[in-house]
Amino acid sequence: MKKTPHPIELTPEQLTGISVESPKEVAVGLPAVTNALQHVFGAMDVRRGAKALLNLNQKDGFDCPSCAWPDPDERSRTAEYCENGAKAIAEEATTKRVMADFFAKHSIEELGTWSDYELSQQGRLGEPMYKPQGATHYQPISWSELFRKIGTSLKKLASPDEAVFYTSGRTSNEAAFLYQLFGREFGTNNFPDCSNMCHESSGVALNETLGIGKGSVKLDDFYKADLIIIAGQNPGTNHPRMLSALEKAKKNGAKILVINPLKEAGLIAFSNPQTVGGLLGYKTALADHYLQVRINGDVPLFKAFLKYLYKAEKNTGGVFDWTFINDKTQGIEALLEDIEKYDFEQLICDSGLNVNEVEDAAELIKSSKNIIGCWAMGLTQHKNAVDTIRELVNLLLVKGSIGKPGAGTCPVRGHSNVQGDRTMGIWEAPPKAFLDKIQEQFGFDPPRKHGYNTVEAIKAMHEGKVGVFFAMGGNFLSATPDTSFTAQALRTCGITAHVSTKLNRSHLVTGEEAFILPCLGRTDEDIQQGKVQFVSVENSMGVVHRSIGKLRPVSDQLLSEPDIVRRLANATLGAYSHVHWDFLLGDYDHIRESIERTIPGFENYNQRVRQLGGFYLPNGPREGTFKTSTNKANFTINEYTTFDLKAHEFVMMTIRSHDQFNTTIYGLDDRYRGIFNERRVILMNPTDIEKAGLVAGDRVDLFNYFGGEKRTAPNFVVVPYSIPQLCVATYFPEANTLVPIGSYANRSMTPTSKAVVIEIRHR
Ligand SMILES: Nc1nc2c(c(=O)[nH]1)N[C@H]1C(S)=C(S)[C@@H](COP(=O)(O)OP(=O)(O)OC[C@H]3O[C@@H](n4cnc5c(=O)[nH]c(N)nc54)[C@H](O)[C@@H]3O)O[C@H]1N2
Ligand SMILES: Nc1nc2c(c(=O)[nH]1)N[C@H]1C(S)=C(S)[C@@H](COP(=O)(O)OP(=O)(O)OC[C@H]3O[C@@H](n4cnc5c(=O)[nH]c(N)nc54)[C@H](O)[C@@H]3O)O[C@H]1N2
Ligand SMILES: [Mo]
Repeated sequence: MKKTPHPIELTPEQLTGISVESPKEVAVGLPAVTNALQHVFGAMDVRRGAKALLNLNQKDGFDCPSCAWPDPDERSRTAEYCENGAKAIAEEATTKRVMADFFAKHSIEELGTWSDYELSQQGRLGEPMYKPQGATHYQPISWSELFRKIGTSLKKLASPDEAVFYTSGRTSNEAAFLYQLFGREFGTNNFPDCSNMCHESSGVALNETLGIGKGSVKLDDFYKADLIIIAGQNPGTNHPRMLSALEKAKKNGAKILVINPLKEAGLIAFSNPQTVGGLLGYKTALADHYLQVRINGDVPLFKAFLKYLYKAEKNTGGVFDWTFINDKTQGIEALLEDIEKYDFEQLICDSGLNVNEVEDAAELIKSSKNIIGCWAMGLTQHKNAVDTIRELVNLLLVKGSIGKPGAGTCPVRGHSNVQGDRTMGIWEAPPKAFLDKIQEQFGFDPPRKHGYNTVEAIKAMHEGKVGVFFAMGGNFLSATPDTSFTAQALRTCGITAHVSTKLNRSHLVTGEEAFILPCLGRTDEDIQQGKVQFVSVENSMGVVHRSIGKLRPVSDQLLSEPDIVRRLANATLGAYSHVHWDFLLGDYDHIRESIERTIPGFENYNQRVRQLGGFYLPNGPREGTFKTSTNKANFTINEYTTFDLKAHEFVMMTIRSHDQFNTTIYGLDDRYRGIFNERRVILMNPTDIEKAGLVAGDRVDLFNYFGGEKRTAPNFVVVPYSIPQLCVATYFPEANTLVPIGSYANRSMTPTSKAVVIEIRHR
């Protein structure tokens, strides 16, 4: 057996052998196509691979389990997917399996020495597994015994609030609805989810300003926009199908303004693999203006834009949309007063940019009527994230760019059904109206007290307040901040149980007893009572549509997620339950009927979800109505923090490489950034490298001292990169050990994964 040179919870620190090229200036094209096919056909035979790809994102096929970017209404008959969608499919549809003999051969401790890449390469989890108290290995267990044990433990808890039910964003609407129903009947609102670490800041900001925690644009708006602002998002890697929409937008005359500390290839230019020209290397330039803002320099930048626009409005008029402002908003006076307080040059200085480039971009905003604002994790994972997003909303509001064609908000979601899960009630702070409906429909009194979000759940576990941690998907240990702290937290639980498709590090850091519940994925055929079932999901633009698994499951021991909830409910609530679990499971149409009766916007769910392409959920701002406290769109006054860095300190953002889906590592390359065969890298400004007495290729250790605690991430390779001075970048999840549990966004409690103050020391 290999020795454990490091705590199990941390990714091994050995280096894999870096090679570096200059970063690319165009995304996709032929290399992406060949790369995608290699992944798919490397993981399964040709027939299964072809079937998988032919059904991906087709109206009668399955929804891509990768990102939440919407499918165009006019879909190409084949190939409505991207390189990274194909990798996600290869990851899930692989025919390799992890069965009991694997766990008999490898102890939990030994598996802890494997990298995340090695863990996920083992294949699909194929049978339920159990780790008894004190055991060194997982052993097989029957499903009935597994549910009996978990149900018994849940029943024994002193209070239902000693259970935590986590959700990751791949869970279907049907499974999510049942899961929250079970948890609430059991008696808790402890539903932390991946959203807490992701777009929670967007939800909070948009609810406060526009009255709905979702974006307002439809895909079609991209083709009517004058200007598309893309801030803190790397679509070339994380939402590659968005590039086709941007290409079409450009052809229709839109301009693109990018705000990002890194020059991301996918934002510079795109070569469309679905066209012959694209395959031959013809490309469309995307960004018209590229502002390499300092990390968290966005609020001062947006304020500088507002100041510039206000000045122009005072001088010449015609810049603000006064009809919209007067009819639909409130708070403009306070906003303008606030803007007057700031000094233009100081704002630009705080954004890390120069006057000319900011003025050029501001001029573009000034002359545009229809503006779309897109953003992702670069805005949401900061201390002042909610304020950043509200400031972007201010900018859209003064231009009247909400609720008309070609304009609006576009928080680009991550997981393929993270938005749907929230609609279904996966929320630690459910609205009263939702709980009232549950009560009315099911006849039990759901708990009213808010539950734990992700950060609160970790803290509660750490304090020994949680007996059972149950995860519907995801990789809680590696996705959350402060990995060592979270590991200690998980170890205090009596039971940790994970419903999973693939092996990950969360299976290795366990409570006293642990369970692995292998489930069907999106691509797998789901048959209940002899009938093929489908599920439904909601994409980033509020379209609900169906997804039908087509592939034969790799093992006959896999259960669907809804079935897992049914069995858990039966084992825990038994005959006392008010819900007819077995009936609901007999046909997923029954689950959808329950959803229809409980959640607004799902009228004729079963009929409309069967329409090819699905249906749109209602969206106030899209139609120009705002269900806020004032019944108007609210202008807001926002603040920002700058970093008070001491000598040797840097601000670190943790980002995704091109070869990963969150904590699932597909490979060791970050092709567009020109970094190959290594994930333990730190991207640094060349001047900073020199000042720190380092050279490219040096090995360094990284430290964070937030709250007087020392956090360490050892052995990273220095890579010179075009990034603003004093800003550095590392990959998630290797650097999560440095993200302090106590550092999170005001109001949304999203960990500040894009702004961690670190020290860098030569090894
Ligand atoms: N292939 C693939 N697809 C994915 C995922 C994946 O891991 N792999 N993950 C999915 C999920 S869950 C999500 S949430 C999304 C994530 O999608 P993204 O948000 O695009 O992912 P990140 O890599 O976190 O990139 C954040 C971007 O923000 C920039 N940035 C960092 N800090 C700042 C800042 O202070 N200001 C500004 N303006 N920019 C900043 C970074 O340079 C980077 O380009 O993608 C989803 N899709
Ligand atoms: N430092 C840092 N930390 C971050 C981020 C960051 O940018 N920086 N990003 C944050 C964000 S945006 C997010 S969304 C979270 C992600 O947090 P999570 O959603 O918890 O993490 P994932 O890595 O997406 O989860 C991967 C696991 O999900 C399981 N899985 C995959 N498909 C299915 C399925 O269909 N059903 C079930 N039951 N299981 C499945 C597999 O076992 C796989 O190992 O991480 C957050 N953490
Ligand atoms: Mo996410």
